[in-house]
Amino acid sequence: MILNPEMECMPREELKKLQSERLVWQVKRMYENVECFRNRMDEKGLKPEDIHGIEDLSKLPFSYKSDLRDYYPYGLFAVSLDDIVRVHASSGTTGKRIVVGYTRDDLKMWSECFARMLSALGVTKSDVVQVAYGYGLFTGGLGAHQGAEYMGCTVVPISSGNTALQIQTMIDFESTVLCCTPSYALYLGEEIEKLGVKDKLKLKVGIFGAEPWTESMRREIEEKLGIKAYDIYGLSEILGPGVSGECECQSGMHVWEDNFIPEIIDPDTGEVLPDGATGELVFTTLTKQGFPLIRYRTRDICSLNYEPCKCGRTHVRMRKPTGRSDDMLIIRGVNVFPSQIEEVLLKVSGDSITPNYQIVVDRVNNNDTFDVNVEMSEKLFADDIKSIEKVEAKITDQLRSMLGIGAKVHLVNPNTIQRSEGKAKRVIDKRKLV
Ligand code: DLL
Repeated sequence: MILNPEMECMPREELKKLQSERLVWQVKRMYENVECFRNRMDEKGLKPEDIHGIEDLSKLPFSYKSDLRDYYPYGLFAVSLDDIVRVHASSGTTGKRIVVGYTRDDLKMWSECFARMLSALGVTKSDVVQVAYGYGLFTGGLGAHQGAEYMGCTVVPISSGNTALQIQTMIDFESTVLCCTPSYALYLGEEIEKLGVKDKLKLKVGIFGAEPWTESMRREIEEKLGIKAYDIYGLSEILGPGVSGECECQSGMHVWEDNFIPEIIDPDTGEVLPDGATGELVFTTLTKQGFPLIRYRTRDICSLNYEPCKCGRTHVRMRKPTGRSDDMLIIRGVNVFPSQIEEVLLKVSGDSITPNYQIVVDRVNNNDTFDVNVEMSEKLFADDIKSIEKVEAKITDQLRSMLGIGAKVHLVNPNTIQRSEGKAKRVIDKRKLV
């Protein structure tokens, strides 16, 4: 079943025409309402009248995550706060979170994008959708929730965590669709295997995203849960889950191009790369009213596939992101910047620790491990073990409140973290995601 064949299967020429009209509209209203965008246009000597359609897209200025920090919290909104009905937030590169806002129409568009994917996977109003993404400021929980509700499904808003309850709920409520991060899906699969309750499950479809995952993970999840597992992509700045999603072909995520224009650029020069090339993904929001963005640098590295999809949808497919052009890590589905950790260490510092630290991330039993090794000062080293434990506990607490996830903090002896002759190697990511 396809929810909206006119839109999803629209011939590309028509789609481009629609995008052009929407781009012209968006640029004009953003120039009028968003100071940051107006300044960037003025710096380039551009006026909205210079933009006639998508052929002029590459003339437009980029926007960056740092803009969200500089205009925190509401400075990039294109409507008055009276018209914003929801905000979400995500990690910034520093202690300040980035904040995004949605009008009622934006929420409807978001719900539709998510529902399109459900529909593409054969999910109907008869399905029971267990939403095990986190609810709250993170877009995962509410994004999946409203999309499934819009579709008319029965939604189980269980949120993330509490694995025993997740499994019991899945069995008792006869959930047929599971939405969560792929690493959590794998963990659930293992627990289900241990409990020997796979036969009691009614699950058939999994919608997994918010972090990179591999084809081998897909196969393992499918086998352990007895389902078909699909990839979904999104980011808070653009929408949340549903910017793109796989169809039944499982061969790339359709970007809903009536709402978003994707581009692939060279992350160093900003130059637009030819179709099919790998580079940094950039998005322009065409229909979003509350928090629109033009040419937003996602920092995700991937490529676009313009070849026709067997499903008949004409919207371009993005391949799985393979990495980032910045230093953001995704640990247990949460975005973490090394600079956030540095900020905490600076605050704690005093004369107890040195500036030498290392973040070590690994995946053990399908769970991300997150260790922060910090060199203590000679002074603390000479002190008793209680003082050392106290500093460790303080850093642990502050990291948890900054990031929302727990890290194991180890104060290590002075001069034990390897020095580098060039850039310090702050992050060791041992997870294999090829
Ligand atoms: O992760 C939104 C989301 C929720 C997507 C639930 C899918 C499902 P943020 O917390 O702002 O938003 O993180 C966005 O996560 O720039 C990517 O680096 C990464 N990411 C999201 N989906 C995928 C995916 C949500 N399917 C950042 N594969 C993005 C790889 C992904 N990376």
